[in-house]
Amino acid sequence: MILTRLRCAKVLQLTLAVIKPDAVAQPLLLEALHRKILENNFIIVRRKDLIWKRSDSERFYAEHKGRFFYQRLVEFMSSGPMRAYILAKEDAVSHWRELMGPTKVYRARYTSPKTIRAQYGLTDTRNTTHGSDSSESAEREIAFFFPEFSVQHWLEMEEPHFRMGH
Ligand code: IDP
Repeated sequence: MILTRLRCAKVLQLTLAVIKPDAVAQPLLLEALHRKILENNFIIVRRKDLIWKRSDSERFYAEHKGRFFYQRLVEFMSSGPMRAYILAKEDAVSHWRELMGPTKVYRARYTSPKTIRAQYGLTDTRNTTHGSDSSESAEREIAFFFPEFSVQHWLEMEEPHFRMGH
């Protein structure tokens, strides 16, 4: 029985989740988002409160340079404290993105009204949360926010331990 369960268990995946400055500025919302992470059975592997310099923001969002919202985005993301999490779960990347909802708040309200961005997002830029969009970007983004953390080491040494406890 135990063997069957172990054989069926999927490898846990890591993702980067960030609560953006608009949400961290609201203590009750920050608390609610933290609870949402726990209620959805994510394992909180690491957590960090931080404030970006403008140059951090520019580096992280370099792929959007030149787009009409880039300056606004860069300014917003370095405007105040953020909270970053490394989360683990089966299919963590897609589960967190499902909980967040679409990037644009008005679309989120229309198509998926129960998502975080639909419920709490203020504008398309101030949209409450960030989540990696693939396993590869999760690894890159985790290294950006948590340079002291090794994804490979966690997957090799820690993941089997958490998975068996599931
Ligand atoms: P994602 O955050 O859902 O992965 P991206 O397309 O990577 O979406 O955009 C990064 C961030 O840039 C968004 O979360 C949002 O803050 C901002 N952004 C994206 N598109 C727009 C837009 O059309 N208007 C204003 N801000 C935007």
